[in-house]
Amino acid sequence: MNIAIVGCGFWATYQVAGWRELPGVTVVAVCDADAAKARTLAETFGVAGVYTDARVMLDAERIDALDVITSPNTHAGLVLLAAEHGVPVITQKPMANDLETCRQMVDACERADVPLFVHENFRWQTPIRALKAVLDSGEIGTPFKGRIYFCSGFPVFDNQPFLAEIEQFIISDVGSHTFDMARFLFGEPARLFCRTQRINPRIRGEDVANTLIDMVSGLTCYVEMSYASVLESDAFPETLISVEGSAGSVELRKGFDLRITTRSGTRVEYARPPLYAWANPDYAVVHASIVDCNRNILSGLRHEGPAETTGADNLQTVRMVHAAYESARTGEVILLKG
Ligand code: 89V
Repeated sequence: MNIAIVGCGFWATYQVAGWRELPGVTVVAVCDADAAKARTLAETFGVAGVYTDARVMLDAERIDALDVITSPNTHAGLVLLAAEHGVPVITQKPMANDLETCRQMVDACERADVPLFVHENFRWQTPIRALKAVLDSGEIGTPFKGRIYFCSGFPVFDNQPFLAEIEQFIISDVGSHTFDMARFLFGEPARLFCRTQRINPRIRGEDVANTLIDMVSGLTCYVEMSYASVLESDAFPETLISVEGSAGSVELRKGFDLRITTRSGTRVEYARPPLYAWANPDYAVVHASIVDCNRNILSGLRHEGPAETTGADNLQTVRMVHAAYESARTGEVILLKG
């Protein structure tokens, strides 16, 4: 499986390292408009093909998939380019900045019969999979209430400066993950209500968002996100989750302990992610999930099984992101069912 990368910034290093964990995968070419960045990434990983133009790369290389790791406003053009070349394509989240563009990307790939995947990795984190297994086991009965918490004071803008410039920040960047986890854990949403704030005066977008979601199942889910939180115990980049069900509860705490409580008591499972030598320690749980997300996409590419985070599936998450912005803007509850 030959993969080409477009976009050689901060995240690409981990994405390439993640691909290299999977047998039978070779990153054969990298591309960035900034030639020095492309050369550096290629030298780090011994990649032969180095390009500054994605079209030239797609014309020249025989590849099985294009992995798009650029900023969100460039995803659509590159996905359409891959579709034009008949090359399966993976894009980072968010698929694009607006819902209509995301729909066009999914439609264009469907028309061209080209598989489109979104590299949505949070649902692939070891602790999130472990929590889902507890829910699926029925041990806590029927879940009726969930809380998904991603609040931190971590200076994300140091590594990813473009995040300070975007008009829609935390719901688009982090909500893509938290809303996707809500869908993964609790099924599809029926309606939501969201409030946002901007606390950090040096950024353009909102850095706090609180969203209450009614799921189709009847479960109510509260999703809290913040990059303005000054906390005694900052869990970045861990997502803390609690779920209450008719027969018990499950809580994912900082440090990856999963506490499962029923009327007979509490037991603790440790859901620690694998530690990869190449992972940045500040992002270890997220970087480990790159491997699992890529493995699942690979099974889709090889027709071995369905991939979870297809473009069509991720459209449902994107709908939630934009419903949350609409709710924050209008003060209204936004219906999502149907
Ligand atoms: O995956 C991401 O979107 C990163 C984060 C720091 C949240 O992991 O920005």
